[in-house]
Amino acid sequence: MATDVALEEQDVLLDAKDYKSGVKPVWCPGCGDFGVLSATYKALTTLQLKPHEVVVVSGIGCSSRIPYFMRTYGIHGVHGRPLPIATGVKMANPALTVFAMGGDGDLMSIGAGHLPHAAARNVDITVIMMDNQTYGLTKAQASPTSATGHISKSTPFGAIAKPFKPVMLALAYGATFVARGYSAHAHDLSELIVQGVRHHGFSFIHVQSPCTEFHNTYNLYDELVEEMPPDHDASDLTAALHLALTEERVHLGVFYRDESREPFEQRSREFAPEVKEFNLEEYLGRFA
Ligand SMILES: Cc1ncc(C[n+]2csc(CCOP(=O)(O)OP(=O)(O)O)c2C)c(N)n1
Ligand SMILES: [Mg+2]
Repeated sequence: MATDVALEEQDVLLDAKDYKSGVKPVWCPGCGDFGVLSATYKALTTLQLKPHEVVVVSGIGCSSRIPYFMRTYGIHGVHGRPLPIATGVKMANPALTVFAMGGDGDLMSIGAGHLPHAAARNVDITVIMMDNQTYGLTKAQASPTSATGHISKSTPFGAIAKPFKPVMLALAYGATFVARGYSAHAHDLSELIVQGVRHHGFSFIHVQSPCTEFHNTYNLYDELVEEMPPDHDASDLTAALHLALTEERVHLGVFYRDESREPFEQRSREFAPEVKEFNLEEYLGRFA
C-alpha cells in the first residue's frame, strides 16, 4: 500500500497546495512573512521536492512559526538554535533538503554565535533570515538590525548601537552562497530560494520582511531596494563585500557564490571509520 502511494506521488506534478499544511498562519495582516512563506512554497514547487524530503527548522519568534504552515517535516526549535539543529539533521541524513529559518533576533542576537561556525563549515543547508528589525513576538523591542536611533519598547530614547549588516557578516564568515530578497517581491525571492537550495553548500538568504504592527518599513524598502548592478560578478568576494557595505541602497539578488568547496557533511563522511583507517589509540599516543 505504502509503495503504491509512493509510486503515485512520483507521477504527479506537485504544486503549491502540496506544501501547505492547512494550518492558517497566525501572522498579522500584511506581515512580510506571508511573502516569505509563499515564496518558499513556490520554490519547492519549482524544485519538485517531495514534502517528506524537506525539513524546515526554526527558532522562536513570529517568523519562526513558519514550519507549522508547511506540509514538510519541521522543527519549531529553541530560541536562537535553528542552525545547530539543522546541522544535526543534515549530518544525520544528507539526502534531506534542510532549511533553517528565523528572525533577526533569533539569528543575530541569541543565535548569533552559531552563524560563523555553520557558514565556515559549509554545511549544505539554506538559511532564510526574516528581518523586520524588531522582536515581533515579544512586541517591539529593538533587535541587532534596528537602525541607530530606532525608538522601541526597549530603546525609548532611540537605539545607540550601530545595526548589524547580515549580508556582510555572512560573507565574512565564509558562507558560499549569499543573497538578499524582499518579501514584497515574492516571485524574485522564490528564485533566490531555488538557487540557495541548488547550491551545494551553506546558503544564507537575508530577507527584508517588514512588521506591519510594530515597525512598518514597506515604504522605506519600496524606496531603497534595487536590483544587483548588472555587472556584479558573484564570484568576486571583495565586490560582494563592497555592495553589502552600501548604506544608501539595499541591493537584492545574489551577492556571492562559490561552488568550489565541498560541503561539511560530505567532507566529514570521507573521514568515517569505514572509509579511512584510523587507530585512535595510536593517534592519541602522539599527544601523550
Ligand atoms: C531563551 C529565550 N530568551 C528569550 C525569549 C523571548 N523571545 C521570544 S521570541 C524573541 C525575539 C524574536 O525576534 P525575532 O527573532 O526577530 O522574530 P520575530 O518575532 O521578529 O519574527 C524573544 C526575545 C525566548 N523565547 N527564549
Ligand atoms: Mg524580528
